[in-house]
Amino acid sequence: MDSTELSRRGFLKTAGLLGAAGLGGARIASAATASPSTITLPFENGTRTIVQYPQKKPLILLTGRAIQLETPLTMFDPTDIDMPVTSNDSFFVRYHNATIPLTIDSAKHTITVSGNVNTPLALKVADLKDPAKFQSIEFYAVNACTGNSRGFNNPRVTGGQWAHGAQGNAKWTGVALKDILAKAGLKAGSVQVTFNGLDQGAESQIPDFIKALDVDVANNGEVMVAYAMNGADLPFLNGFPVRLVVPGYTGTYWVKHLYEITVTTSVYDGFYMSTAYREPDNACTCETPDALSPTTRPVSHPRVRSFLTSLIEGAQVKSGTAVPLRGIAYDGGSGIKAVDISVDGGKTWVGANLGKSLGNYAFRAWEATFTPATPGPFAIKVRATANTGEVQPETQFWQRTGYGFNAIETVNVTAI
Ligand SMILES: Nc1nc2c(c(=O)[nH]1)N[C@H]1C(S)=C(S)[C@@H](COP(=O)(O)O)O[C@H]1N2
Ligand SMILES: [Mo]
Repeated sequence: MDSTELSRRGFLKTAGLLGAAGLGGARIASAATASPSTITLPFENGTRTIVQYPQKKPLILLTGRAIQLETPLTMFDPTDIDMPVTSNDSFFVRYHNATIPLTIDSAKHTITVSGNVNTPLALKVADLKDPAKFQSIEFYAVNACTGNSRGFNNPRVTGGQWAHGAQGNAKWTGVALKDILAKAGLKAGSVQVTFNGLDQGAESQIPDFIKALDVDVANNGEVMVAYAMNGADLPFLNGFPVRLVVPGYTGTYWVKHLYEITVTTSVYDGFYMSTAYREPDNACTCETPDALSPTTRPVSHPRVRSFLTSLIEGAQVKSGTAVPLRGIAYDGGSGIKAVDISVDGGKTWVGANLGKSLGNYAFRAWEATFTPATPGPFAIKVRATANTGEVQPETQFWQRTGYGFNAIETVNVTAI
């Protein structure tokens, strides 16, 4: 009932290759090349198996230990231009550590708030859902992995070789972290708030996944302890029963299976803040392999991006026929101002129609029509501009971590 279980048997059964029978959905099948149970992402060593985990559709397996599943780009295709929402069963999954809980009883799950506070708290999920105790908040926001699209970097970098599917947009429901912190009462001298989830390193020397936010971010009224995603319980692999939602910040801060909130009096220096998830501390957040930035800072906002989701690389279209183009765009929280399309490799651009806004943190869908006049190759490009004025670059900046990838995408199609 309240308890969600990912049984070991269930994992063994589902973590392997699925037969063709498990592969519903023409979209995956059409994107697959080598066999129905693999997909080849458009970069070197990009062949991946398709697997199905509990509560998920067949998704792209990046690694099984820790579990990392990628959403095929075509699953973002906004069939409703006003509702570019990623379903719970297609939402990507990213863990750092292999040891994740397999059973969580949400009735027993406790979230503690301690450290530099007046009143330490021990909250149940039911407390968070109780309107007499907390007001609920709800908004759409993109959870995008900091390393999304890492596989496209040139020079290549180490780390998970994601294509563009380590991102998703959902409606999140929960309680403002600010309200929880107010109940605990921050003492003077509070500097950061740290967040720990139930997963652990497989061995004691492997660091636990713990993240920190500055107190002013934690208290911005938008950071949420979420218990629902698209109106349902969080899928187990997306952080059941509660996770942190940090709109406008990359996925690394969105701690899953959250159970420990600690207020600190100094900057937290755990591995995932002081060593991992850092970017060059300069204006372009860039560096080169020969001249690495001497200073780094914690990553923060996703950069402006857009994707064509209605046609895949190498697709064939009919000349003389109107081909619908659709896709999505988002940025770090200012919202999307414009999406432009080029079908001649970037020489000329036309504006796309934007769907309804689901808020500045959400995916914004776009649509356009393309009528190839003649048979032959066409390079379709999509370029988003954020309300800040930030535009996707033509050439990608580089970081040793492969973070921040947001260059304009090109999809090559052939009109026949
Ligand atoms: N407990 C826990 N939370 C976590 C992580 C993790 O390894 N453990 N990974 C983070 C990272 S890097 C990302 S990108 C997001 C991914 O969220 P998702 O798995 O729900 O898609 O979860 C974040 N929260
Ligand atoms: Mo991530």
